[in-house]
Amino acid sequence: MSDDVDARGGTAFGLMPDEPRQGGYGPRTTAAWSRKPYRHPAAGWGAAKSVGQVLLREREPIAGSGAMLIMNHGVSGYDCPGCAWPDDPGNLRLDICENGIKHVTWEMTHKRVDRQFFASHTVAELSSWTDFDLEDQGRLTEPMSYDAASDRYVPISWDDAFALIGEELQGLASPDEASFYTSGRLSNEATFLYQLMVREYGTNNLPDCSNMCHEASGRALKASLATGKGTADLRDWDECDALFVLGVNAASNAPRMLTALSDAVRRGAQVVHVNPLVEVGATRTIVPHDFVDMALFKSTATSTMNLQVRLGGDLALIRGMAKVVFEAAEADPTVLDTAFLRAYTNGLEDYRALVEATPWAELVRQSGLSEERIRESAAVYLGSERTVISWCLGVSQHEHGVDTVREIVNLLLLRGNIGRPGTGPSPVRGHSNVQGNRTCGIDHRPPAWTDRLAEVCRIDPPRHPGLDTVKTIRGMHDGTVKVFVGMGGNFVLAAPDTAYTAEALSRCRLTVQVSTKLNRSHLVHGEKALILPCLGRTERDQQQAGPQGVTVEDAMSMVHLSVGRKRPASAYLRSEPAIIAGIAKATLPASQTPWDDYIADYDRIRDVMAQVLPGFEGFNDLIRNRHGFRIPQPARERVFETESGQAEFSHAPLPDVIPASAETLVLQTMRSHDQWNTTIYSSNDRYRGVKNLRELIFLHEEDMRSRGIAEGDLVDIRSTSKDGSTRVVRSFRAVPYDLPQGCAAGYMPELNVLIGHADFSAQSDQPLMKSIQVTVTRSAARAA
Ligand SMILES: Nc1nc2c(c(=O)[nH]1)N[C@H]1C(S)=C(S)[C@@H](COP(=O)(O)OP(=O)(O)OC[C@H]3O[C@@H](n4cnc5c(=O)[nH]c(N)nc54)[C@H](O)[C@@H]3O)O[C@H]1N2
Ligand SMILES: Nc1nc2c(c(=O)[nH]1)N[C@H]1C(S)=C(S)[C@@H](COP(=O)(O)OP(=O)(O)OC[C@H]3O[C@@H](n4cnc5c(=O)[nH]c(N)nc54)[C@H](O)[C@@H]3O)O[C@H]1N2
Ligand SMILES: [Mo]
Repeated sequence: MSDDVDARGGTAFGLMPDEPRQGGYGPRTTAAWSRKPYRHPAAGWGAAKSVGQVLLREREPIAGSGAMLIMNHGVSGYDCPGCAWPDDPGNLRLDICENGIKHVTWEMTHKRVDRQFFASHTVAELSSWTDFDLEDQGRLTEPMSYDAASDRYVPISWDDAFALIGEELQGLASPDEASFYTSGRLSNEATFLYQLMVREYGTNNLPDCSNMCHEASGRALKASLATGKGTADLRDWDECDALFVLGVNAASNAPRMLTALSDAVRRGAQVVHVNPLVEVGATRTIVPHDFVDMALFKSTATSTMNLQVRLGGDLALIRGMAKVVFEAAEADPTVLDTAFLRAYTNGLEDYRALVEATPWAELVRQSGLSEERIRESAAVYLGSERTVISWCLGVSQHEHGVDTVREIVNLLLLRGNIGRPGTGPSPVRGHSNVQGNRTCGIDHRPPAWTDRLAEVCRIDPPRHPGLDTVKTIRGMHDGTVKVFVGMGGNFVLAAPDTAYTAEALSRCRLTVQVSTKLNRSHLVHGEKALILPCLGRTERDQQQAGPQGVTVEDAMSMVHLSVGRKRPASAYLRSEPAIIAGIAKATLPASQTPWDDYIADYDRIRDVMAQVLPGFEGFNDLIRNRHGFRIPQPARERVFETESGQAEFSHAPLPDVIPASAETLVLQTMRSHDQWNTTIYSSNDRYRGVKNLRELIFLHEEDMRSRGIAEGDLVDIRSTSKDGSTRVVRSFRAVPYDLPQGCAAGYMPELNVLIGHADFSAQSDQPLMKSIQVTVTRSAARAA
């Protein structure tokens, strides 16, 4: 390929201005940046102070804190939109955390983006603002339509907006020329209506954020256990003797998990963290809701062992542990759960042969851990009667994410660690309802219940697979996808290869974004473009039959009601179900689906869901239980509905995760403590000790020395894609960090520009967000 794609060339789309900026897509800052190791426990008073600052900024000190009291509370409160970590069952304690509070407050701000705002700024002008400034303008208040003549968004009525969408969708040569994205916070009811509308229209083009998140986990668990989800729940976390946590930054991204981790350590369980970085949640915490501990500055350990694996080295570690298990079984066959293995699994002997044939030297090289360390972690596994293994993006966003999750299942199977108390695989999901989205039909493959959908809803859903996220970007780029609808999210910044994705979106005939706040995806738009503002989860959803509640499913398959009570940010907002129904009626004039009845009373949507979705029988009654209900899951009962009827061992080759050239480093992109995906609250990353800096790359000291790079030097980061093309970002700060040599880390979404559109996993189709091959050199034009 020819020249580098210069990522800062993204200015054409308003992505990143040319001058070096410390704050990246976050707030502009010229304050001195700093990095000091963080030496305090996670959560506690630091978190409390940070919460206070956010409440003040949003001018919400009273309403905000009042709203916290009903968050995650039984049938009368709303579900925290922060993450998918489950609520504490059977316990009424206030289960809230710093980042959940920040997230909710962000939605409840008093600031507004109204028609005057849009009248005073052209899109070109807004494009030069930072992403922080865009979102910081507050809540969207009415539907807006792009006017090319004035380069401004102008007000449009809901009816006209729906008519425009209907006209464009009806005008396409095929329904497959439109794609309908979902970000993982859409409620189950809205999800069901959305997929119904899209499939009635005639396509399975239903990409979602899960295509960038836990797609690998879903595919692996399906292949091994015939379930797309984890089987462990919070009670199992409470009852296990050993807990392995791979590739999760708990203190920032699932803070309520800290409670489970510290409870486990307190009662004597072993808690092993596997992560190239020793994150603060893997050391000590002050339990988020434990205000007494907070007052006494009393912290609890959250780990008993930390393994600093190299990027992508988890499979080698797990296989090494399995090797030790097989070795131990030679001396003592009861080490393996032979009865379970015989009755419930398939492929054990081939797995044993594969593991025994893998030399220690390779396992050590690929994992970056010594044989001794691997044996120590295997000893923890062997010493435990009940084991839970959990993971997040550190495992899933790699080329061999599917193989690694399946290897985790292999290890669990060896000792019967599934389908009994205190055991099981336990992926930590991201968005608060991303798991429910899949359950209720967001999938670019036709769901298993397609026939039921056809019969109950009397539609003729398409049977051919549609486009996922990566293929949607390609389709828009090559012109085969002409209409993009985003049901939440911030597609252009969340997706890989920012400049390419931006180009793709701007080639569309129509882009529609259903959102709560202004973001980059409104500014990188198609020929025609609509912004449709919706109610947030905290807000009252008043329909004909009265105030409505919706349901969500957490990471542990618990479904419960969420009822917003706050006055909506504007009288013109509509609920997501109502917006979907509006689009449907305008697009499908002959539709027999009773869209208006569904919106009048969401119980009617749930009545239909109860007929279509397995496990949802009696849905309306089930959700009126105080803690909702758990979706039945055969694998949890040791019923494995695979083709063989048994849990399947996988037999993956050991992946080579070490770049061919010593010059090449492997870069992972992750979240700072003070951001929610593409929403950036500040340019600080408290637990990693960073202030006023996001345009950075964490490097091993030796990797810095050998490249002549000193702390704080400006560096250029150049990536090489699978297709040979290269991309570069310039003037990022080099910061030394304790991580394995050859590995580097930085922040999403600033570094998404480096992930080529060809760089997705052949196993999961997920973009390779945790293994970008880069070279790092000192910037030619070096600033002070
Ligand atoms: N406050 C807050 N909460 C969130 C989010 C947020 O942005 N902010 N996002 C939500 C979403 S959508 C998701 S999916 C989750 C994401 O939750 P996380 O998975 O915690 O997200 P990341 O910030 O990407 O962090 C990845 C972690 O994996 C480690 N890691 C990277 N590569 C490897 C590897 O090869 N092996 C191992 N073992 N570890 C590795 C990194 O060092 C880091 O600790 O959080 C959800 N919750
Ligand atoms: N490099 C790199 N890239 C990544 C990742 C990574 O680790 N590294 N992680 C990936 C992952 S795991 C994920 S999940 C994706 C996230 O991708 P997305 O889900 O697309 O992005 P978010 O930043 O979560 O979306 C934020 C926007 O959602 C809108 N919003 C907020 N609340 C609501 C609501 O209630 N309704 C509606 N309709 N809109 C709302 C607001 O307008 C806000 O601007 O990013 C992916 N991208
Ligand atoms: Mo995610």
